[in-house]
Amino acid sequence: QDEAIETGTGTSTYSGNVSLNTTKSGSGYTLEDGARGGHKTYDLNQGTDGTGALFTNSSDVWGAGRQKAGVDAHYGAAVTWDFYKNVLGRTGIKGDGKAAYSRVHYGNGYVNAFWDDECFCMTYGDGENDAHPLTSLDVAAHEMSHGVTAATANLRYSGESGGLNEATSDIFGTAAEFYANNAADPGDYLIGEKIDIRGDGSPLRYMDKPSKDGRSKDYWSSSLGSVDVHYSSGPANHFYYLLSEGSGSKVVGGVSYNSPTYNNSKITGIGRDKATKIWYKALTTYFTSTTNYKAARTATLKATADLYGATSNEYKTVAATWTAINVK
Ligand code: ASN
Ligand code: ZN
Ligand code: CA
Repeated sequence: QDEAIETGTGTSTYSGNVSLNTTKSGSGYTLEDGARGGHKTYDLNQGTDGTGALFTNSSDVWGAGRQKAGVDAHYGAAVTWDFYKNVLGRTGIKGDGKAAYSRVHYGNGYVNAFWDDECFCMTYGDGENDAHPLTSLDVAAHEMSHGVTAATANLRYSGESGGLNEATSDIFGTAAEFYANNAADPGDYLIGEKIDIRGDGSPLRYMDKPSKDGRSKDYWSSSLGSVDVHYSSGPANHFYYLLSEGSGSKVVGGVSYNSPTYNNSKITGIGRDKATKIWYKALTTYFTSTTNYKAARTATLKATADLYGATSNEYKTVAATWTAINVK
């Protein structure tokens, strides 16, 4: 390891106390992670363009004031990097070892976070009244995964392919959250459960039964392509939950889920690790910019045959799970 890499500590907004890779600079330190492609985290200071200022600190103990959201973003990027590298064998968003960068404190009362392929960066608003930064780990991994999708299948961000694009970010956002194994923000099949985006403590999305958010679809239908991509992602998120954990009631990590099926079939899950690897292989090998739900079924079955064989239980379960969300 490079001697310039320092190990700091940070107090985050949502993930408790975390370890951070930093870089020594003059008499202080910066949020620059030399072990992960040189990922840097910047303070936009409520601005909306450029990079703002690289976070600097006189000591390697982070989290005071404006730094706090920066700690989340830096930590989230590091965990997501490690997830892709250690679980999926991908080093960096493009697989070339190069880092993206993160910007926090975007705008005023901005209730969103986004990936932008132009800057090759993640950006986070501070939420309603600048009180709830959108920097939780699952959101960070969701946004970073948009970069992976753009660098691979490049799923077009509208119609059914747009729903699959969004679901891909929720799937790897969730897989990264489980991978992090962080006591303050344990893995779950909820998206944005930490950021209180609705002001009532409820998560942004639910993977076991997406319609619990009042908008997302649980099943494929012929009109799915005209639904906003953050709701047409529902059936694919549901697919991932069912394939991982199975249908019906289940408690995972203390959270209760209840996942229905379109045809009232019973699915026995193959586990999250296999489901994650199947989705990743399909995304990077068989999905294209115009892949729709029907094509995703074919693509994941090919990926499953590659990984586990065409006569495997995994293959049969993938087929049954697509049928369970009405994709035949
Ligand atoms: N947070 C949103 C997303 O990642 C931003 C958007 O709608 N583009 O999908
Ligand atoms: Zn997204
Ligand atoms: Ca979550």
